[in-house]
Amino acid sequence: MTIVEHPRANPVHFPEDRRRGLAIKPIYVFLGLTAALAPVVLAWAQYLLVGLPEVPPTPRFNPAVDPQGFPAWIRLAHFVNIFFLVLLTRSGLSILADHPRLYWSNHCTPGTDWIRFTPITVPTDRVWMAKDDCRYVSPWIGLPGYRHTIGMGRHWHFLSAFFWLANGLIFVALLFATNQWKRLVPVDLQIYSDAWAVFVHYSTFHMPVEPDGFYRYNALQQLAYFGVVFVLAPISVLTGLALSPSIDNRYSWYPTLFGGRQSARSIHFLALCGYVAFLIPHVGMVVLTGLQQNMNHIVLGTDDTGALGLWLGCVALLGVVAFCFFANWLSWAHPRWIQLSFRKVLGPLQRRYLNSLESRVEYTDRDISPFMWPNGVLPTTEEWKDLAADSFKDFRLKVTGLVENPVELSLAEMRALGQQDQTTLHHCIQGWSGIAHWGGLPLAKLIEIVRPLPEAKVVIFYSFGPGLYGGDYYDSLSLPNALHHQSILAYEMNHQPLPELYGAPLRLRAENQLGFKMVKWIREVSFVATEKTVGEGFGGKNEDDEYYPVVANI
Ligand SMILES: Nc1nc2c(c(=O)[nH]1)N[C@H]1C(S)=C(S)[C@@H](COP(=O)(O)O)O[C@H]1N2
Ligand SMILES: [Mo]
Repeated sequence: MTIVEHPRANPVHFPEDRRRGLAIKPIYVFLGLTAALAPVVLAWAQYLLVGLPEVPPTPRFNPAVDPQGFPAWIRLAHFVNIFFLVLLTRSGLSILADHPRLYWSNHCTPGTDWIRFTPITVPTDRVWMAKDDCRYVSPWIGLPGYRHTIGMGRHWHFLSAFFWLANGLIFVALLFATNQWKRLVPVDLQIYSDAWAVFVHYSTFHMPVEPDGFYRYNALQQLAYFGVVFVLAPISVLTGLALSPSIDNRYSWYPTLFGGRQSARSIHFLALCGYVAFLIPHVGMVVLTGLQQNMNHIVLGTDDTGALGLWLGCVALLGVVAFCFFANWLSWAHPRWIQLSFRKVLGPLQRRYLNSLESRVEYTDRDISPFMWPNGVLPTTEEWKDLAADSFKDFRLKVTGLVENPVELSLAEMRALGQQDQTTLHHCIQGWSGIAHWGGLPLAKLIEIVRPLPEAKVVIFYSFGPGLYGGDYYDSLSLPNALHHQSILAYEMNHQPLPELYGAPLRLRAENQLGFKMVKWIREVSFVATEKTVGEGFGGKNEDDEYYPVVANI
């Protein structure tokens, strides 16, 4: 393993520049403040002009139909939910810090970010790779924290998301299998005016008479809980899925439901803000409306005022904190284990449902991004520089390995084999995206020419360029992915010869995968039986050094 030093000793993970920064476009500050304050102002206006509205008394409890108390499955689901939301939030922040900017447009042009979590404006006087832009997050906050730890952060995020979603689905199924759904689901419109009446009370510092939450919630509480379970959580899941290259490049309508891929990413973040905006008053009200009794409800399932629920609840929360320490330790002590757990648990699902989606979305020239973030480390070898000096006229792509007909091809020979054009949306693992036109040789055509042997299952792409931690950059595609219609070796970008910064002479485009699979500055293509015999054996340079997943559809 190449990078397992203590993160503090590693200048990538523990950079000198650990400044924090936050900048929001003024219009969004204004919109945010208006959305938060307008209801409060209205509430005060109503209170001062016409007085406090009446909060209708809670209907009588009917033991024949109304839910009573909190059965163990609700209490457990509530705790499991807290546990995974903490992991999701912390790993999400580590992911966000890897491209600490949010946009509404797919293009991600510097300066168009509506919010950024970095003090840096993108320099224009020198090459600024997307990886130069990653920010440091304290490991007290991020999972795993430090800088550019997105490989591990994502494993935590997706594993947590999976179990969190499973927990949520079981919870909702049981709500409807029992009468507990009546606590949450509003059934008549009256609830909105009742909820407003409660809101006017709270925001003018009046406490209405609270129903006993053991049997029933007040109207505002019910709407808030309903909103979190049935609106906010689905938004998180659905916008999360809209970040997937295989979904977006297969079904272009899907990300447009959210206004595009970057809007989906922004909304995914705003959903996190939504949980926080819920959590603060939620916990506040738990404390203010009878802390011990409320804790007994949700921890013990009893309706008394003893202290046991509070104590046990605190112990459970300490358990969550302890697990956070353990998770950070595990990330640095056994990163490979985390990488392979992800592969084992979610790999089969990913391969079955996402990897099989064949990209086919085509954008037009008018959609091409005015700016495309570059990424990677430019080759520094004399060999590549000499080839570049002569516009790659002497370049020969070597195609080797388990094939009947190994070949060496010049760019001119590749062009003669027939050019395929595609205009597609690129998704970097870090979160940015961009649309470009690509022209090149379909891998299917190359495969037809070299005739892989039956035992060839994986195609390796070797670069002239180095990896982030040294050593040659390379990555792999399974043969079925290489055979996809939109898998090409591109020598043109936006109808011009591929620029050096973007991978000249040749780069891979595999549109149902994340950007890191798309090797730039390609030197050699080799067919092998398994990626396990190449490099460290995990499928590519980033997979070896940064614990990225070998199949990268999300
Ligand atoms: N040789 C090499 N290829 C590489 C990389 C790299 O570091 N080295 N980075 C990858 C990543 S992470 C991305 S997102 C894309 C970026 O492509 P672009 O520079 O054309 O936007 O290139 C990929 N190909
Ligand atoms: Mo990337």
